[in-house]
Amino acid sequence: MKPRDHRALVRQAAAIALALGATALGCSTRGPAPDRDHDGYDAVDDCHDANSAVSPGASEVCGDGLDNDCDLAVDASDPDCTPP
Ligand SMILES: [Ca+2]
Ligand SMILES: [Ca+2]
Ligand SMILES: [Ca+2]
Repeated sequence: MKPRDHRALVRQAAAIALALGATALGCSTRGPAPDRDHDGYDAVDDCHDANSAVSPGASEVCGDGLDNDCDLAVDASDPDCTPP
């Protein structure tokens, strides 16, 4: 084996060890999830990451056909839209 091949193998082994270590620690090597609609909630927390009117921090808008506040209840099904 040439010294040059050896260095490539060492680099490869180091990369694998780094990936395994990150996995063992529960870390992702891909970084944080994206927030594509820029509403402050990333794709993990946001139930609709392509619509900034929908997020766990939004208020339910009654009658737009969307689950605006991400509580799995849409419009009239959402207690926020039920008259007291
Ligand atoms: Ca959203
Ligand atoms: Ca709605
Ligand atoms: Ca809702």
